[in-house]
Amino acid sequence: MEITVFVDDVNDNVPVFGSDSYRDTIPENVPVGLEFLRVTATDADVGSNAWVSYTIVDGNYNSDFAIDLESGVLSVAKSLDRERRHTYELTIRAQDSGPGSKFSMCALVLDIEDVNDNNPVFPDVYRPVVIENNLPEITVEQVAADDADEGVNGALTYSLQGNTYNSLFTIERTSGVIKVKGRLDHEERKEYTLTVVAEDAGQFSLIILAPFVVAIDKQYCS
Ligand SMILES: [Ca+2]
Ligand SMILES: [Ca+2]
Ligand SMILES: [Ca+2]
Ligand SMILES: [Ca+2]
Repeated sequence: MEITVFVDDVNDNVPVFGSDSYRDTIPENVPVGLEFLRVTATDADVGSNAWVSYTIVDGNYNSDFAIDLESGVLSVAKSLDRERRHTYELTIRAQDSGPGSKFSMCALVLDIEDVNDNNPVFPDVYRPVVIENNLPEITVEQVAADDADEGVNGALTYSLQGNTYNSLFTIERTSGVIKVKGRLDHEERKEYTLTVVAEDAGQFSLIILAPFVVAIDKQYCS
């Protein structure tokens, strides 16, 4: 006599991720909806005891990322901005659908790569005043702009654009120190208008132009 024994599967296996931890890098300007990585976990049981669903359970700041419940494919859910957040440490859970559902976790570190998407800005307005009959080569002002980007995308150099009054005014490229070469005379001219440029060193460099008015004051004899 032949006996056939059917062994019912018991949900005694947890889903196991291909790796305990994943790491990936995405540029900050990727489009919303971009699918960038798939995590998978296998479950040695059968049927619903092995049906695995995926969720992000921690680290999903601002809900910037989404995971497909069935496939484990991760996508960008919202616009990223490295200047807002440059790294995420997500915790992803794989959970089976059997009775006494079993799950496991893996970690995913996402680094957001900088793109040159910020112009330099001058936080201050400069209103320098020079007393006439100055010594030559005196410093009029030191200007400084800010740039929120990283590395070369935020590394600034300075220049003067347009009229420098026959190079009467100069600016040091890296320090932003503006000097006047010759002696100024209030009766001859009461102010000079310059255009100061700050430029970052990104591949597609961004600039800001700022008007810069130097007033010449009268020297009173004491
Ligand atoms: Ca299982
Ligand atoms: Ca940005
Ligand atoms: Ca940036
Ligand atoms: Ca920049």
